[in-house]
Amino acid sequence: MTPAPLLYTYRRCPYAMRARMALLQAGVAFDAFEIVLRDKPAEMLALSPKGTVPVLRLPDGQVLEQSLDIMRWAFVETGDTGGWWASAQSASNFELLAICDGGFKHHLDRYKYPERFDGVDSKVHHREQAVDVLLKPLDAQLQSAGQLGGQGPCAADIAIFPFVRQFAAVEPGWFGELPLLALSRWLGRWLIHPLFEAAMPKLNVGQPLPFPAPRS
Ligand SMILES: N[C@@H](CCC(=O)N[C@@H](CS)C(=O)NCC(=O)O)C(=O)O
Repeated sequence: MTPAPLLYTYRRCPYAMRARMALLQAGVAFDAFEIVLRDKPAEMLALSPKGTVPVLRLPDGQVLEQSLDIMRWAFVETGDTGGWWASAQSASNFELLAICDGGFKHHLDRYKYPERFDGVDSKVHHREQAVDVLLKPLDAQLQSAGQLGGQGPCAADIAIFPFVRQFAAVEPGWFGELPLLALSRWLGRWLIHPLFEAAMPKLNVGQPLPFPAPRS
């Protein structure tokens, strides 16, 4: 029997979340190997020495070591039957994704962990920058349709949502007061979306399991 693709993952990593959600949405059966970042398994590092998750090992030995490559593979490999990949292919989505993985992630890290970067005094600066670079344009985009795919969700929604979730969770009370209503509705819908729930089971570290794992 052909082995299932093996995903090295970390539950709370937003890049790994987008990969798990894409694989699940595309209907790809895979095994998930939960890691701890401070003690990465040697077999993962042998496949992908850069040492970040997610990493997907395919049955033919090919290794995908970027979350967006894993998403693309998942949808394209399965014929993109739901159109989640095709409907993400717009200039505005490309731009939002580039900002998410670039400037927004930069400011998110410095907002969330100011002590690890330029100090607590810069926290508010990075919070404001994060709102300006991504959250305002994302809100504007979502005002015309509730999802980045237009009428329905697409790969860009699940690629960006885990990062906005992380941002909102730093100071939920403050975030809730932001006048970005379309964004807030979009986030609220994703937080209770069955696809997100299915992507978030707690797995034992180091035990590859068919995904989604049975609930404990
Ligand atoms: N460009 C990569 C970034 C992945 C990434 O940075 N993942 C983080 C966890 S959220 C990681 O593995 N960091 C390594 C570490 O902290 O040791 C992707 O899109 O997959």
